[in-house]
Amino acid sequence: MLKIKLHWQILIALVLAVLFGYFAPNATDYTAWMGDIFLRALKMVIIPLILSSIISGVTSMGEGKNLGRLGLKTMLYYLGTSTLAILTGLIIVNLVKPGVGVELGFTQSVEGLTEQAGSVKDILYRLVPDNIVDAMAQGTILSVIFFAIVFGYFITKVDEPYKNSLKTFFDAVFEVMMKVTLFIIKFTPLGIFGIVAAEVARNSEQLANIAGSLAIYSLCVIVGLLIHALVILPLIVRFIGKAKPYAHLKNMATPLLTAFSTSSSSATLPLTMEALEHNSGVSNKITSFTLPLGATINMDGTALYECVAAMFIAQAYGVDLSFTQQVFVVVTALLASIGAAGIPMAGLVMITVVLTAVGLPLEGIGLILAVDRILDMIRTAVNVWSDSCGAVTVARSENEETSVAI
Ligand code: DAS
Repeated sequence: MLKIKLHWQILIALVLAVLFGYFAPNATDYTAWMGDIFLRALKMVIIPLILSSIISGVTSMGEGKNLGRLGLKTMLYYLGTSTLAILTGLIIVNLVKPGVGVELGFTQSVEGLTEQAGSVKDILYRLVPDNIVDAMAQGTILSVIFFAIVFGYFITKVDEPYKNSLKTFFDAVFEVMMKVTLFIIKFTPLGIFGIVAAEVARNSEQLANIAGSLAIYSLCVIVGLLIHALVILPLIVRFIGKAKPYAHLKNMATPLLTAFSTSSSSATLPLTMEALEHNSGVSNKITSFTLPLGATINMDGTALYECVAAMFIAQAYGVDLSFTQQVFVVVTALLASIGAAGIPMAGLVMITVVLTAVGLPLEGIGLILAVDRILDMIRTAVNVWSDSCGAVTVARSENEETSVAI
């Protein structure tokens, strides 16, 4: 049986959906249900995927010696670079405004946006749930992520045999949830067909306009990723890590090309570790601590993408986000990137988190699906590149010579 790679299936589904939506708009009511079911399935996995992904990631910090110092440096690097990536994306998307002028028809009210985002105080209130079960039921993602980080941290504080059995349990749940997510992603072509055909039918007169805006949106993401990968991260490696960033980049050629072609940080992890240890001379102690954690919770490329995509969708629906609301998008994009798994299209799955959190219509995903494949390849390579820069920076801060020291 002809095995067509998923991304070619997605491309074919896209083309057919645009043609179907454009030439038979009324018939799309019979296929829209595929998109609705696909989005419901994505939302179904979000909570258990985030919970297990973060708990598994945080508890893996509980192993090994020097957890305190190493863990603190590693987390500071991860949070710092992800935040810098998001801010880079935020500046670009506010300057270029790729979604302005698309004027998509409202498919559901976005009034919720105001109370959803609220003030910075509200954001803090939303972080700490008064009922975690209710937070999970309501899908208030920020609360779930905050609880997962706290719960994961205190797993490392309980005695054996609880610590190990709990860590094993959540690692296992994360493995299962990754497999469930990969299974759902197999239906992406059908989901895309249902969503995009309905979106095209609803906005067919806007088609040319949307295609143009999508191209500009993609450029915003790509330019942001390149600035982060080739300017910001090298500056951190050079001036904080006191190491040669471009020598290190050459050492990372194989894992970066693998990340680009597989769109999976997790699949690339063994190559990343090998390149760091044998090419850039980082010790196994540092690579085995920082890289598995980074592949799970440090995704600079995804964080930048989540921010730009959410802002683009808001602009396309004519929703003008205030500064506070944009802060809320930044916080949610950061937390979504922490919760994203290192598998293909994880960033697209997590965009439902950001859109739900800020009250934007999920159908907006139909807009950005068309270009997600190539953006996934690039943001995955940036994710892996940032993890590797973190390993070098932390190693140098531990006075490891490495082979890329200045
Ligand atoms: N593909 C994900 C990764 O492996 C990134 C993403 O989907 O955003 O890092």
